[in-house]
Amino acid sequence: MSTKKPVAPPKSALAGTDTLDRGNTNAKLHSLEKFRSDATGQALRTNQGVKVSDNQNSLKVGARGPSLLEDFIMREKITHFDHERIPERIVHARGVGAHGYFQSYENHSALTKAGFLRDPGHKTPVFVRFSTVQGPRGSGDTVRDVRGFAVKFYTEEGNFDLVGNNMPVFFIQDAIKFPDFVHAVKPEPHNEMPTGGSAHDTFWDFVSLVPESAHMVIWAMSDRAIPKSLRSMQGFGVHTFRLINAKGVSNFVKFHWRPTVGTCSLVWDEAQKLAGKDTDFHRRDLWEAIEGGDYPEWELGVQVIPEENEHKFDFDLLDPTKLIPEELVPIMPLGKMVLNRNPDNYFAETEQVAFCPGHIVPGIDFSNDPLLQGRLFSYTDTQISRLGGPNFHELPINRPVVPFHNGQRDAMHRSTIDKGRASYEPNSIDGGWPKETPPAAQDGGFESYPERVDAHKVRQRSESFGDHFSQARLFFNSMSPHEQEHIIAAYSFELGKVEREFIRARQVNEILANIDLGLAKRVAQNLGLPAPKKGTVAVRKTAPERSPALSQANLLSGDIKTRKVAILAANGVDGAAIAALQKALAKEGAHAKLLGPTSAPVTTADGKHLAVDASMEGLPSVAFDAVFVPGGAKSIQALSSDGVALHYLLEAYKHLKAIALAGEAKQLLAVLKLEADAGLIVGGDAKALKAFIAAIAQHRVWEREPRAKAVPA
Ligand code: HDE
Repeated sequence: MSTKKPVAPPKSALAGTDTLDRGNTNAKLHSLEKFRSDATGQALRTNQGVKVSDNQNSLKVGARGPSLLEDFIMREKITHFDHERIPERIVHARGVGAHGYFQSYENHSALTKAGFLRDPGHKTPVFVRFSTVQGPRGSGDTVRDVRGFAVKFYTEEGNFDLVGNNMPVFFIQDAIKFPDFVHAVKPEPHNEMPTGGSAHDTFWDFVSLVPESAHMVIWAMSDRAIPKSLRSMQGFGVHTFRLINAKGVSNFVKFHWRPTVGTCSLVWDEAQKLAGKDTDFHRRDLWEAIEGGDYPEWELGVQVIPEENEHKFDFDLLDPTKLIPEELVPIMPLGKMVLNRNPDNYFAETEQVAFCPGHIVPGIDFSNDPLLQGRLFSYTDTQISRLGGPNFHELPINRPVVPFHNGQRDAMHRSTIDKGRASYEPNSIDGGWPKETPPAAQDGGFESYPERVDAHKVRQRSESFGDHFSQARLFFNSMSPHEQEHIIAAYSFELGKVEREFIRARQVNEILANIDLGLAKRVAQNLGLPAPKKGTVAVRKTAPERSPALSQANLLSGDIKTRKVAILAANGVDGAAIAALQKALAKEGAHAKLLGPTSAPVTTADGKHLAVDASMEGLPSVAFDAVFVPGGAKSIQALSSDGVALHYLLEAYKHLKAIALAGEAKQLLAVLKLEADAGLIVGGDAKALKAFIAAIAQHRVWEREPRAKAVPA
């Protein structure tokens, strides 16, 4: 006998439930929508379609058992559960995805025959997955690491995957070194530590022995490796690709994504604390932004290099450890991408999405970059074990929006029921279908660019790949003073975790000294090593010697759209000051959350009850861009003796955030022993709020950084 009967949901619970189209145009466009399954109003059934009457008790002989093997309902349920996990990605295991669309600004047919770049009226659905590289699926979001930035364009000519990173170069030049690099950076094999980071012996052993990694490693030691949010990251295709127009003219291109909210980072102490206080910090931010209608946007652009200019640079276009300074080749904007819908199901969409740099469409082609060439093979290969066979393209998230027919058949998990008898070509019994499509200006079959190649078959690295330090130096020289300090601190921190002194010394003397002697000396000093006197190789000058486009100091949006402000309040708070701030922020497109000593509502000085969004412990300062403390004598008295509130402010100060102290909150300056500065504003009137907003737009109060080091938060 069942102890509990299934209860039909009340009618009211069904009202307004999710439908496929949540007002997003792209939802309708995508063929995967027909695979979404909604259980609302449905009976619980087994996988064979049998209605289940009792989902609480297994089948037993008598109420106290024994249990019966014939209980097919329990066996089916537990068997399925036993196999719920699939292998996580070997790299980029932790990720988060979102749906959206891409729209071309204009007809770029002079550049490419790819349809999605020719029709400005068409919205091409996209699915994007952002990721960290080193850590497993459950690791922290804010660790120091490269971020993956993979975009699947579901175009009318098939899927195009732009599988990039948030940094424009890579650690190695040849795919054959990838397993070595990944084994070195991953947790060490004997104790599986550390999780999510590169601060350990095997990583630094490898990179100090492989000078081609120098450029990418300095990017990884820069603020780029601790992004503020996924929404504020730039993205890069890294390799040189080709775009080909209808006349067969090919240009080399480098792909770039630029976020409209600007590019900025966490500070290191904040990143470390967030890894514990909110492991999901980045995925939560992305999710909440999309749910709240702050749709993240990027502009896709390309640097275009005519074929005849291939050899006009002081580096090789095929070398993935080099970037093309934007000052040499500006970025040509192509269109914009908007992410406007969260997935319905993490596993079905974000976990099962299978990207591959080899997924291209007519009008796009590869270059001979030897790293890219290896990737073309690796991604499809890895899906075969990760997704259980060669039919992963049939999973809804991976299906193109165009129908596809070919002679491929069978294999594990085949879901298409192919009709007809001929799964071979040519055939005469199924009318010869499906048939080839010759290449054409539009809607033609894919045609590889007919590049002429005439050379010996060799295992060699081109001499043009031989310069490993000049662009690392260009990067360091292009940083603002505070960014340079962060790089010195990051090398010192990471190498400080390396147990073997000879590895630390090799990195300092044979890598850093060739990038910049000043950098090498500072790191040597922090590690207690003798300072190198000169580098080990001659490093040539780059032209330009500085690239301002590389510094995040030049990449802010100038506004405070979508920024988050914490309001600290206790009973007796000045309600009018809160309302004034909320109004000012709303006008700027920023958001505020009210935090109290606990999650209980606070009472304003004039007796109103205000619901709080969380307690100060529940939403710590690291989750916000700025902090506002309204006046109210009693509230300030309470906050002045509340260790959590005081720590909140000291921590925000230490992390160089804008802080405004309105009315009686001014008294907190003395309690905290802090002095007002460009970002620590005293006052709550219109002028003070304007200054507060201007300080938030600067993202951090960099000039405070030397003073903030003394703050014990
Ligand atoms: Fe990847 N990479 N990679 N990679 N990579 C994978 O593919 C690989 C490289 C990148 O969100 C794997 O499906 C090789 C560069 C991203 O699902 C694997 C080489 C760049 C993602 C693989 C590289 C990337 C991956 C693991 C050197 C930036 C996550 C699971 C030859 C341009 C995609 C998978 C997602 C994932 C191989 C180098 C970006 C093992 C062999 C360079 C964003 O196939």
